[in-house]
Amino acid sequence: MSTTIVRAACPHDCPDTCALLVTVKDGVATEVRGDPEHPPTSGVLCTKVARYTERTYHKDRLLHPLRRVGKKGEGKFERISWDEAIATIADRLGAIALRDPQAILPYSYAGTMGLVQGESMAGRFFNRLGASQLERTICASAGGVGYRYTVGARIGTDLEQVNNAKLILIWGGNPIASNLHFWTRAQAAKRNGARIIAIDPYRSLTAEKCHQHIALLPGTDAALALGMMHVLVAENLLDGDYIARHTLGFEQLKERVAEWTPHRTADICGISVEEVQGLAREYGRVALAGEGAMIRANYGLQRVRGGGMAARNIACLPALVGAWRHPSGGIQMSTSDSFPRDSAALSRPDLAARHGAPARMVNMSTIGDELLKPASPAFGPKIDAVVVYNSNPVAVAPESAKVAEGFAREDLFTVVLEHFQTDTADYADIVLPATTQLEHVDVHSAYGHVYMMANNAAIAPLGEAKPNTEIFRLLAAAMGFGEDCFKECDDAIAAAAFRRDHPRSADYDWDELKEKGWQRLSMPAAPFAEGGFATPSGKCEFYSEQMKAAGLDPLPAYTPPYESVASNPQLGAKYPLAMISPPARNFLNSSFVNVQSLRDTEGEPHLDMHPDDAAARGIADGDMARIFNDRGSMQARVRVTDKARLGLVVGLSIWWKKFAADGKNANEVTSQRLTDMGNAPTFYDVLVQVERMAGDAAAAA
Ligand SMILES: Nc1nc2c(c(=O)[nH]1)N[C@H]1C(S)=C(S)[C@@H](COP(=O)(O)OP(=O)(O)OC[C@H]3O[C@@H](n4cnc5c(=O)[nH]c(N)nc54)[C@H](O)[C@@H]3O)O[C@H]1N2
Ligand SMILES: Nc1nc2c(c(=O)[nH]1)N[C@H]1C(S)=C(S)[C@@H](COP(=O)(O)OP(=O)(O)OC[C@H]3O[C@@H](n4cnc5c(=O)[nH]c(N)nc54)[C@H](O)[C@@H]3O)O[C@H]1N2
Ligand code: SF4
Ligand SMILES: [Mo]
Repeated sequence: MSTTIVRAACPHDCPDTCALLVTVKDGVATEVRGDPEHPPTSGVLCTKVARYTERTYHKDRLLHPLRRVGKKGEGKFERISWDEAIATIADRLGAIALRDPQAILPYSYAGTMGLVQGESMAGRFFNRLGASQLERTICASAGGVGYRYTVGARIGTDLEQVNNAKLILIWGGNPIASNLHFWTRAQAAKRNGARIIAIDPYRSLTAEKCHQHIALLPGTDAALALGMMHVLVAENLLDGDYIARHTLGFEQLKERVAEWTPHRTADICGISVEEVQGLAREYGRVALAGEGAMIRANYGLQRVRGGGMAARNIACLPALVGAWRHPSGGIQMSTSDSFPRDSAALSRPDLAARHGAPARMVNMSTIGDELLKPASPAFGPKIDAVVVYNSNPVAVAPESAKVAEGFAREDLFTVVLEHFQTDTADYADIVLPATTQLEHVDVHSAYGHVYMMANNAAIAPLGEAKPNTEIFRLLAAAMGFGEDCFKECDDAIAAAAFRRDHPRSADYDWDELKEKGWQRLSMPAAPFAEGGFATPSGKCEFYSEQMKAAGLDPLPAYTPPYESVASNPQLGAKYPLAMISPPARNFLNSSFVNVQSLRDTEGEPHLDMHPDDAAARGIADGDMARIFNDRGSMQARVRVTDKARLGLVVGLSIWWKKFAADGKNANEVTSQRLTDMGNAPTFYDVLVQVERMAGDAAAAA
């Protein structure tokens, strides 16, 4: 019996990008462990990926190509050969491309974060084809744009320094569920005397374990940051030297925040004046004492109309108090821009040049509307074909009824590359079986640490599954694309993934990385201790010319949500409850929902509701309820709990629709309206009404 240990990397859309050690016995992966040597991983994995073999060897893995025989959405398929699948797809795409290649749309996100199985061969294929470009906005683009206006790039505090912080603001994140290794370090800091404060409308698993929880109304974070700045200025809790040397626009900022009194702020955020003042004072004092005051800003605060501005405002705070000086201070939202990825080498945008004008952009966050648009001079051709990989739009995209209606179009040709028969795969004409991380090669960057990561293939592909890259190589060959780049193997792609002419990744060597598993970028521990921001001025920009040029307020401002009782009283009268649907701990977006042991832990779709809101509707703990607004409805079992503040309901996500009693999930009620920056979705900017389901309906469910 032969046993080997293979070095791999977790592929999931999680900031931690753990280093994995896969035990392989006689060609079978028997265990996946965290690498104890990799500093961010420290030998620990989350429950989901500790069960990775359960997902990989799942009885429902797609193991050969399929052709739909039932109605779209019904999920009836028959087995076909790879030759037939590839020929069918090449024929259909070829015919559409002859009319207009922009009628073809790739649809992908971060099912794997791998640079090879992500947009390398796939990007080359769609660029060469001249297909529409997908605007990949579904997760991080609002905050990404907002943060960049202030700081210049998505670079921030090194999370390995968190242990030494004295104050940690966990702002719009639930790291116990979604950023475990940061939470472990925050716990170490707590043992060293740090205070931890959660800023979150919901008493999440994390908020519950913090010293303080500030339960503001969803979508009001930009106001809270303005109110904090008001207090810092009014009480002179400022690092005058840092402001003078490393910031731009302090005088204008001072004028702007003058109007943001603690009273006004508290009123908008639905919290107390003392909470606003206390937060600002504690933050200012810790930073000015020269101790680590760090902000971990996450995605919860971005998924609302003013999400970009919220991230931009919060990112101003560390410069005001000089928190960047301390390696454990500053702010971290994402480390993504730390990595000098060579995206031109990976996805070859130059191949699109033969088509003349750049292809149109189609926003993935409004895919429902996009699929239902007729041809028009403004839009261009109707979308005739969609190729989905690394994503599950029918479950994850907003305003799901429209998404499903779009994918149900009889005249739409849909191909889905997947591990499992997801809600989206049910609408495919052709389903292609893809390999998992244990079966293919990849290289990774991260968004919560600064290590380049290698993934070696641990086992042979199961059944007839193929890596995404191989599938696009076959399609390219079938469509007669003769460029050499379509013959490149995965190792060659990985070898060119990071730039060696950049100081941070100059020592990148793929063969070495494969052996070692991971390699830290050359990054200082405190990136902006001496300024050097990546903005046009090189300073932290309280005032931003770029924002002005983009038609935005150049100073920190507050944009109320589209849907809140305060901002839209008319809608609020009909739908008085704000609803958020953040990640469930045992799922990763919609991945893992079909892994029995993990689904059993989550139970069934729930709605957390405040006791007073429940009582007002005659709802008792454990009742089935219908959650609805003008866009749609879903059912869930109510948990009556004050974890949800008054006026807020919480449905942890993202359930596969087919596992819910009514075949629906939280995205039935979310909207396709976009954020102020980055064209991102507003998943947490939603008003609903909730009603108890009558005995019969509930029993049937
Ligand atoms: N287990 C698990 N881990 C995941 C994921 C998953 O699905 N499951 N998803 C991954 C992905 S794709 C991402 S993008 C990240 C997300 O990472 P995070 O942003 O940390 O996501 P959450 O853990 O849900 O934390 C969001 C928190 O924001 C709160 N929130 C909602 N609206 C607001 C608001 O308006 N203001 C404030 N201040 N808070 C608000 C929610 O109640 C929730 O507790 O996690 C990644 N990791
Ligand atoms: N209501 C609500 N909706 C949300 C969110 C929310 O908080 N609330 N969060 C949003 C966020 S932050 C995000 S990032 C999106 C996430 O949305 P998606 O990126 O679509 O993420 P998943 O739902 O995990 O779907 C990824 C799919 O890719 C497949 N996959 C994984 N690896 C591979 C591979 O190597 N090859 C192929 N072909 N397939 C692979 C998996 O099996 C899985 O079905 O959802 C968004 N939707
Ligand atoms: S999902 Fe996140 S915490 Fe879990 S193994 Fe992957 S990177 Fe680590
Ligand atoms: Mo995300």
